[in-house]
Amino acid sequence: MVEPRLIVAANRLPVAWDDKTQSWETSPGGLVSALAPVLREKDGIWVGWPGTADEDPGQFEVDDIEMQSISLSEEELDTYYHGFCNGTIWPLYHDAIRSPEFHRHWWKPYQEVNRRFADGVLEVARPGDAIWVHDYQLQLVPEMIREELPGATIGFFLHIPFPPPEIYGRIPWRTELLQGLLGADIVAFQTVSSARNFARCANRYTNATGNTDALRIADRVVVAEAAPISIDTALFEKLGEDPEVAKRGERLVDDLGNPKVMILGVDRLDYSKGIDIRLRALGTLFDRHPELRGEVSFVQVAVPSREDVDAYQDTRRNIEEGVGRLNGRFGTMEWTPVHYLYRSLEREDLVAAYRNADVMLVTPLRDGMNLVAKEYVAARRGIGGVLVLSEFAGAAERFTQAVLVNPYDVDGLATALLDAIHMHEDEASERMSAMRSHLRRWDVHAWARYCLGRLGL
Ligand code: GDG
Repeated sequence: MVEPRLIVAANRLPVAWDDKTQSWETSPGGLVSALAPVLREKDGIWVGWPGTADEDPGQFEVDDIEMQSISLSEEELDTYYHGFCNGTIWPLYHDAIRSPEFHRHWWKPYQEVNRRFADGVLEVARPGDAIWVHDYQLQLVPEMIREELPGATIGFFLHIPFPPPEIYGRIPWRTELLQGLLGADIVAFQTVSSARNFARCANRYTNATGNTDALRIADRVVVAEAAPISIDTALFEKLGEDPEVAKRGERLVDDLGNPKVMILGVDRLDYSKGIDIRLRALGTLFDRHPELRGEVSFVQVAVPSREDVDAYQDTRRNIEEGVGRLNGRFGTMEWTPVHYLYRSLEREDLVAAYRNADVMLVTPLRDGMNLVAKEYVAARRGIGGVLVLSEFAGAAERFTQAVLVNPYDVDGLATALLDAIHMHEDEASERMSAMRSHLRRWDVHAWARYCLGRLGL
């Protein structure tokens, strides 16, 4: 019997072309590092877009992993990716915190690109292979594959939240999208509540009936479940204790003027991350507690993201005005309240920042999981620290020991920050250890093993 292989389909290939070395380099990230060994062992194939418009390198191998490229034109990047994926689905699935735009001229390219991905999978799939489709860009792919390979084992994993029917129901293509997902055997989500939302939507807007354990549609049964993604815990623990990282950390703290308390925020610059409200809460804190001025510094790393989408340009303007307002109002010659970096850091510098942050502020208005919260906990092995975490991040479903906050509540956030700053070391350490032991049991490898097990691998 031929061994089943793993075929992964995701919007992006896990590699990027490096002009300097003139070769493909593997992109860093937990998902790739967790799947790489399985892909190698099982002769797996990754189907995805290589990252540049109109480029189609076909099939190629990087570090013993087979890649199958799917080409996207400049126009498709505009309509399918920036348009339907990030202008329609992203805001809708994040509780419509920005108005999703519904355009028929974005829907057609979304269908066409999904068809191309499905064809890419069908080109390489053999009977018995397990097919694992990722994320909101490819929701129609499971059904498209199912039509051609009725007996295939197909899993789908959504990295972002799935909204309740009251919000989901707005999208004109709700039935088509749900039917697309129902082509999978298992539709997995970051949280139990997303899985339930999906089952409710499927019952309401398709012919499927049943609950998350068994959604019956035609002659098939689909399972909707939570499989929360995690991080490479051991790697972040190790980096956290690396002497080179410690040196970088010392330099960072020196550069900040050795504040008594360092608060950190690390996010892609996205309106879903709640950065602007976080800044207002900091202002409230300095207003209410003048004694903290000069003592507390806030470092916000905002990684550039989706700069071509209007809403992201507005969000950036908002945040930068907020930073300017705070620094103008409270700053002195000796002290800058907010250090704002609009760029991405090297991983060692990121961990150095985690390691030196007394308080980590993770306050998304809605987030699938939020890996930054998990990385902070792992990197702070042995040194306590306080995680202030939004109730609306998937991570909050398990991290009940964090200081949980409503990210919309400016006063509540300011109070939570004060509590975090004054939390007794023993209590902080206890809370962090509880979260860390969860991360040790449930790291990205355990997550991948679980998901692949569900696909029969
Ligand atoms: C989506 C979902 C879900 C950040 N700044 C730097 C940097 N990062 C890395 C972090 C972390 C990753 O980027 C961000 O992951 P998040 O989970 O926080 O957020 P999204 O990008 O929105 O991810 C989210 C995730 O998918 C996985 O399923 O958790 O809910 O929205 O790993 O470390 N890395 C480096 N420099 C930086 O400055 N090197």
